[in-house]
Amino acid sequence: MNPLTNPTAQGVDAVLIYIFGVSLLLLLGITVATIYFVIKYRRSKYPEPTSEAHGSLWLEAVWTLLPTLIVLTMFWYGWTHYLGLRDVPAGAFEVKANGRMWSWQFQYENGRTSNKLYVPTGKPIKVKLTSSDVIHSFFMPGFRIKRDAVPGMESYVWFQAPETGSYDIFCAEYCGTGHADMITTAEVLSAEDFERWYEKSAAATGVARGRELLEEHGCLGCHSFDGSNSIAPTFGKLKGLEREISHEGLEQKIIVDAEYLRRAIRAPGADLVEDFPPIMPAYGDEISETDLDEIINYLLEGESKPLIDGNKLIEENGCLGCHSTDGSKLIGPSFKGLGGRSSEVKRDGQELKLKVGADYLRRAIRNPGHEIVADYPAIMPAYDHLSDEEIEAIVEELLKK
Ligand code: HEC
Ligand code: HEC
Ligand SMILES: [Cu+2]
Repeated sequence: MNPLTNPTAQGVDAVLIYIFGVSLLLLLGITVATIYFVIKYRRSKYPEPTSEAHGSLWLEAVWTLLPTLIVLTMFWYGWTHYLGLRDVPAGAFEVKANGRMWSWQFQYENGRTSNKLYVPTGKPIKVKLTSSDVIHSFFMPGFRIKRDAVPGMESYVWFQAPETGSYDIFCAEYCGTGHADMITTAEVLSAEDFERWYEKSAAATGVARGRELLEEHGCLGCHSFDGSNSIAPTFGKLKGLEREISHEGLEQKIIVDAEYLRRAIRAPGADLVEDFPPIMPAYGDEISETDLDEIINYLLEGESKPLIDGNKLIEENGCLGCHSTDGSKLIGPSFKGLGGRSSEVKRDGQELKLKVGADYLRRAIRNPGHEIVADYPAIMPAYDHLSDEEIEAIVEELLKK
């Protein structure tokens, strides 16, 4: 739940409640009066008019002036609060938000870019809005701010978050597919956390640089890694893939390699992947050569490496409480040299010598009771809550030790 203690939301809510409240009172008052008069002066009771009055200056003045005053208060109240949305407090922190098919990109004054909006608490934030293709609409419901991002024009919104947290950001331009998927968040961090994030070079975030670039440039708004080909061909399993493309109208088969990927990004019109529309934008100067190399490298090699850190899982799951990595015997056998050795184990009471490979390790982690290493107690817990990917990441690390 987004707290509503921020200045923009408080202003907009106050105006909304005032206008809604006045409207509700008028609706109730007029409806009740109408029903009352309809019943009281119904024709069966008063077949002839009882009043000879032709007008009342006093009454007309009241029902002209009163609504005028009410409407003027609505205007005054709405206008002052609207100015509150447009007047950015001094000393605001500025971030650029660029809308494009189909994601938001945020650019900071020090050159950092991100696909989530990172901001500090307690400071006014001015978000400058632009679009590189069609009209988008920057919408942060938790702060009651919404404004169009129009190509060739710069507009802005501002907000201030008193508390840390994650706040939704949408694109409210619902014409055509894709805008509704432009979902991201504003991550409001404490001043220190924000400073750390802001100063940290992109390389230190722990995410592969290639992956980060794909996110920053919005490639993942159209491309997926999970094999789904909704808008654009998936990035999963690109390496060595045989592709049918049309090159200047001629159909060709090519093998995906670095050179092909480079062309596909710099000049997407040159080779079109069969069965996809030619909607991919060409990426020129905004992606430097070194960044492009990172991207290509990641597309070819990145996803084949597990993104899950096996060593971290080994630590987090307490494996090192019972297993050493330096060859010494703890409660369980050491992980050192595990990859190359054979283990003497007992399976259903029978003694066997098994070569340690990926299969053996998977069994040893998922179902340790099945094969017990000779001379060790059968106390290793079964790690069946780990996902297949996590087990694979651990196995890969163990084989290297
Ligand atoms: C607006 C949607 C859109 C965006 C954004 C987009 N692409 Fe594409 N991309 C496509 C479509 C559609 C195709 C297939 C048609 C074609 O070949 O141009 C494609 C094709 C590709 C191909 C060829 C893939 C293959 O399987 O042969 C590569 C590589 C690629 N894009 C990389 C990128 C990178 C890198 C970015 C970001 C810098 C990006 N795309 C951004 C829509 C997009
Ligand atoms: C409570 C102590 C304990 C913990 C925690 C533990 N193990 Fe074990 N592990 C053992 C013992 C004892 C054995 C030998 C007996 C057996 O095979 O069950 C063993 C055996 C193994 C083997 C077979 C080794 C060989 O030489 O053949 C592997 C692989 C293994 N553990 C991996 C792990 C991993 C990975 C974790 C963490 C996810 C883990 N263990 C956590 C106690 C533990
Ligand atoms: Cu949009």
